[in-house]
Amino acid sequence: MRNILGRVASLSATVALLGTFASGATELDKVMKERGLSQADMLAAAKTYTPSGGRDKYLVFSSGGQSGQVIVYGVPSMRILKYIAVFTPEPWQGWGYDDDTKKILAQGNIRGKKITWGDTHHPAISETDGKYDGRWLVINDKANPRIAVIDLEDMVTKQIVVNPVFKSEHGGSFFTPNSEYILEAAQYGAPLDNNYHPMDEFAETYRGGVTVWKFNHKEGKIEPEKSFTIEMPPYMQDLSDAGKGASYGWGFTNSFNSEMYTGGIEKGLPPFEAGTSRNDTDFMHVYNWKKLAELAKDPKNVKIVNGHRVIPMEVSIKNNALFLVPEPKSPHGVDVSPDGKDIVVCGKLDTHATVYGWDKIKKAIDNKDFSGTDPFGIPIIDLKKAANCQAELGLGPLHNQFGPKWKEDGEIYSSLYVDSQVVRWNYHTCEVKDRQNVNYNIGHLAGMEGKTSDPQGEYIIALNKLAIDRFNEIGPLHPQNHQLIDVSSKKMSLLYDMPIPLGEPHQAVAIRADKIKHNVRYKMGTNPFTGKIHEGKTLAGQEKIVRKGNHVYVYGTMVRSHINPEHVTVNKGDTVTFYLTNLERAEDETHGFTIDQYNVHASLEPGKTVALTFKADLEGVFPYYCTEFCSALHLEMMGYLLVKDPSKKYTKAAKLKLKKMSKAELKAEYDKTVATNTATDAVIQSVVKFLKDNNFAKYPTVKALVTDALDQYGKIAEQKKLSDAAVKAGDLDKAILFENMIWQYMVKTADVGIRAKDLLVKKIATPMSEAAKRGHDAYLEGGCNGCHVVGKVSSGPDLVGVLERHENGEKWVKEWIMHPETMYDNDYIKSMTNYFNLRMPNQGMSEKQTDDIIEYLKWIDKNANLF
Ligand code: RUQ
Ligand code: CUA
Repeated sequence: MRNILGRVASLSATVALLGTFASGATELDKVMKERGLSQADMLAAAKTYTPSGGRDKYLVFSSGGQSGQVIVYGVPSMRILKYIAVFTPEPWQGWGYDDDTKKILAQGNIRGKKITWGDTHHPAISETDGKYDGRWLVINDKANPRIAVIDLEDMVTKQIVVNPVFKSEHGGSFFTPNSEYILEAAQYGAPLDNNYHPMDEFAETYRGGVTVWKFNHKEGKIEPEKSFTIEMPPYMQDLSDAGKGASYGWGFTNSFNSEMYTGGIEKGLPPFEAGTSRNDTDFMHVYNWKKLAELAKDPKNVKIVNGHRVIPMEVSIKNNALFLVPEPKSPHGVDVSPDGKDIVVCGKLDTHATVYGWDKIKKAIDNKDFSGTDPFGIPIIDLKKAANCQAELGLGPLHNQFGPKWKEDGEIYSSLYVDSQVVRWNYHTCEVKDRQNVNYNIGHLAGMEGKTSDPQGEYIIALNKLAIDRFNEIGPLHPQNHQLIDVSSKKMSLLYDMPIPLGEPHQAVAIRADKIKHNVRYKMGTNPFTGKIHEGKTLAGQEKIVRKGNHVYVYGTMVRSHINPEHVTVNKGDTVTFYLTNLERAEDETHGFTIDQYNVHASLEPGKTVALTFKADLEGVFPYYCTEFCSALHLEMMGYLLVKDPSKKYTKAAKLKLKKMSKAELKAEYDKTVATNTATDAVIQSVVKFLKDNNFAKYPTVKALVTDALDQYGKIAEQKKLSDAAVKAGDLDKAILFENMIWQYMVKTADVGIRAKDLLVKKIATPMSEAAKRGHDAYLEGGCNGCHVVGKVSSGPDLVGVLERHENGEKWVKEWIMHPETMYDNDYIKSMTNYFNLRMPNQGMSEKQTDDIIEYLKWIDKNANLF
């Protein structure tokens, strides 16, 4: 008998289980049908979907194109995380609106001219041993030849340098394998000096080249005094790459106008495009940067142009440090293999990619085996003698990325601009392996660390140009389209389309996310742009307003939810500097600061100090306020700048007679406020006790929150003194204000304190089993928390200990959840129903859900001390 019943029970459990699966599948089918999704779509979704709170494996830093910024997103989710302000003003980050960021932007001025846009192309991550070290990011500006350095710890731009001799550049930025230098090649040939030279002296006076920027890897600083430029013919240098491994010490730079054609369409001459593509081959420049860096130290070997050292071509030639290798035809990308033994070049107007063997090039150099020299006397190495093989890829090959099987299978990926494809091929044998169509006109492609000596594979991102026909129409200017491709198996497959609503992003680099060290908080009073303590650092209690002549300095602080000072009065015509320090330590307490109508704005992450200087040239009253919604009292985080004209006489306004509260009313309000504070304090004390009892100090993130909370709490004593003094002086009105301030501090304390408590509970509670987690979900979805609060009697009984309150607790509770109506007559239930004036409803829980809920209840009991 027992046996049969048992079997029936387990059978019904199985049926219930099948029911869940069947209904799950139906739901999925329904969605697929309604949205027209295929199995392949579902698979792609499963490979990219990242549940709320999930993290990506890779971080991508993409050029922001004409926005002059850098876009950060995650792979495989393709979620955009940040725009890093670089060459152009960016209001949210206060970039270009506070004194220090203005200074960094001003580093990018060219010959005194302010430049407010940038054409960012090629980001690069610093390397150690040819591998990404995750420390620094650099990016170039093609239009205004500049390079910026971004600190990856706080993802903030720290330096901009202007190229002193180029008028445009494209082949930057490329780190040498230990980040000793950054290579930056020119683009359009132009005079290196800043003088006028007529076009018909192109070959004589126009030049190209590669600037070799010295990089201080430790400090993340480009050192212009230690940098130099290798002069090259005006061949329109293009992309570059630094040799590594076998080819360490050498650099490679393409070019596309070995014809030195100068155009002149308005004079009836064929346009540039005809003249520059006349020859079947252009030149790859091969140069020994390591040797040239040594040579540049001797003033005999350099000429100074615009205060910068340039190594003339003859010096490079004489010292066997500069060579040319022909490459077909109007080439674009040049990419060095992970071991540095091969150099792959794509010819945009050729259907081929050419693989050069470094050993062959080196042999020709060592044997002085040249096919001749160019008009400037640079030795030319024969193409056939330098090339290993050519791969027939298709129309418009541009760029290459390597895959993890580069050694065994020569795994490489190339983009085809005209054919709109990504091609997988073998660069050892030049055999094509697979093709993947992409949306439209692909430019660069980004592999996961695909240009380092340690490529990861898994994904390739196709950086497609204007996304025709892919998204909802948004006017004639289309977004760009980054497509994520799965390359982990034999056949590539498309996973995800991400429209990029900013700039034309040329190149992107991807790095394993765990390689980046993330800075959550600045040391109090830091100027992030110098890394030093800011001259305007102000701590609580040090706030002041100082006048020096007609310059007014405000030393202010910001902390939830007030700005100190709140009134600043200056004279029209004064120069005003606001120094502001964000005194917060909690990660989520960024404040922003602006003064209405004065075009200043700053972002103040916790610990940061900023300076805002402006001329008070408008008379009047200007509210200033915090621009981040930082707490429930964020709107109240404000103050006034009053600008008065000292030459004017102001008449006083007649005072309005406002109705005052009676003494008794004031007393009642005072008592009520004090009582509220006493009650609130009791809550705080219980949280503090819990935190102390559970050794919060052992957990740094909890400790940071508690420190913040106690900071707030510590301010109460002084307010209390002021309140008591006001009572004594008979000014209850004022006392009430101080009591209210006490309450504000208490609320802030409690707010942070409770967050600390929740965090601590998560840290110290025993982990939930899968079943308990499911049970917790079922509990929430069933709305059980509408009547029950764990750890407290509310509209229903406390659930802590419920399994122990009854004999055969588990069975009893299970029955009660699944069939409450059968137990309504039970005496105990009757009395409970009376007490709460509510009856436990049947929430239609399945047996499986009920079992899971019981697992959850067991977890509660195990952690009873935490509630
Ligand atoms: S570049 S694709 Cu700078 Cu190739 Cu644009
Ligand atoms: Cu601080 Cu809003």
